[in-house]
Amino acid sequence: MKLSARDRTPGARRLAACTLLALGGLIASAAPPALAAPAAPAPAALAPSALAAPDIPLANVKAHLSQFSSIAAANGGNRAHGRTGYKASLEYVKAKLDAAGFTTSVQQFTASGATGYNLIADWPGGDPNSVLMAGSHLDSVSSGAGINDNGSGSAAVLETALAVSRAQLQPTKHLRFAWWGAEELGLLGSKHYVNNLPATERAKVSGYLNFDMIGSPNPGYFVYDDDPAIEKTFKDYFTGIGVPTEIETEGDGRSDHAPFKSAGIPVGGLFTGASNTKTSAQAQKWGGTAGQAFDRCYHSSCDGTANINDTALDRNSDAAAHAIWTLGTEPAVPPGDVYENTTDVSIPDNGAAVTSTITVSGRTGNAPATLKAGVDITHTWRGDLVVDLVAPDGTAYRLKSSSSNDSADNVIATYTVNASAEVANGDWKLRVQDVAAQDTGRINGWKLTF
Ligand code: DTR
Ligand code: ZN
Ligand code: ZN
Ligand code: CA
Repeated sequence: MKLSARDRTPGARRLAACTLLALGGLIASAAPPALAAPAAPAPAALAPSALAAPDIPLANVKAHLSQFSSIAAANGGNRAHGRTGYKASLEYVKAKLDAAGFTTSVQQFTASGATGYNLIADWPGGDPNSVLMAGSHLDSVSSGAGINDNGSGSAAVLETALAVSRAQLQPTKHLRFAWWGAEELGLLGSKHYVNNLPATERAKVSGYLNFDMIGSPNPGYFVYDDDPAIEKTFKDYFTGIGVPTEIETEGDGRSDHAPFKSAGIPVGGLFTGASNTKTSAQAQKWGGTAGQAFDRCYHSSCDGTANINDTALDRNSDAAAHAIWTLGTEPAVPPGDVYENTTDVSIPDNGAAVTSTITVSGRTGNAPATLKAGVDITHTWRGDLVVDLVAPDGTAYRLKSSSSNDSADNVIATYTVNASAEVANGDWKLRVQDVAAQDTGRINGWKLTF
């Protein structure tokens, strides 16, 4: 029995519905889902196969700081964007990495009328579809050598990369290290990198770890709280050495993790403080001087090799290595993992499509040929609805088309999609559109099972 759109008074609808059921014309497009299936078990403790990081020798990190200091002294007193001291710093870091077996590349950009440079170093191996990045800005302000800001982060990331080489580490993920230019001008180097990374490449980045000011002379121990898994990795390290931490609260967007976060990439990092003042409670917890800035030489000419707290630099360098080893060698997320979004999204009647997003990260490789999309939509007369699964690169997979005589209510179904052409990591979207007047509803939630 076909009903025209205008016949769809509730009474007529009920009749039509009964008639269709009597004809055994049940139109559900997929077997009912096990939506009540328990969510994936909480992640176990660190998998035994995650390797333990080596100690990062403080002396090696400080030797890099001495080099940065000498470079500044030989180049007008700074290592700022557009100045010879910056390029000399980059050449120093690049030479170390080339000698250690990294594949390095220098990305150029223009900022404030001068050429800027990012240094990217890839450690050969690991899953190219799951890239763990760690970075720091290499530039200083023009008023000084920038040893804490940010020689400290640059030296720690360099020495951790060299430790990867010394260990001939074979991570599950592909490791990529970066030293950014022109951070002090507004995160311009990291913004240039992210903005010029193709979406397919961006989707492969499982996380970005940022290290900007990690040796402040009156240090605090701050952990970024952007991504829970990365935050936990860092906090576990500090708990293991009995050092309390606080959440970094000097404001989002203050360093090179910001462009990655804006692109939907999980981020984290460490920070020992800048011009903010250490409180008495913090001095109780960490030592140091209450009522004094974490770094009194922030953006000043006195940000030299004496402007470093060795304990803080050592702890944060080791924490960086712990995070890179842990996140870089953790086993690929086992199959059967469920990713879920249970936020209600109302569906406008006969209107624009709406979407609900699930961000998948930490997986290696592509999605499976039997990717399962469990859908839970409340909506009278479900024939109004068109439902698509949209992969991170924008490819749409039709799960359900509209139908003028599908008068049953609600779409509660699990669809199996061959998504083997799609990279697993990234933002997957359920897209729903109501294409006929009357009847409305909402997405209650949906899930992806790999
Ligand atoms: N923008 C950084 C210093 C800085 C200030 N607040 C934070 C928070 C987190 C990381 C870094 C910072 C600079 O001057 O390079
Ligand atoms: Zn700075
Ligand atoms: Zn900085
Ligand atoms: Ca409708």
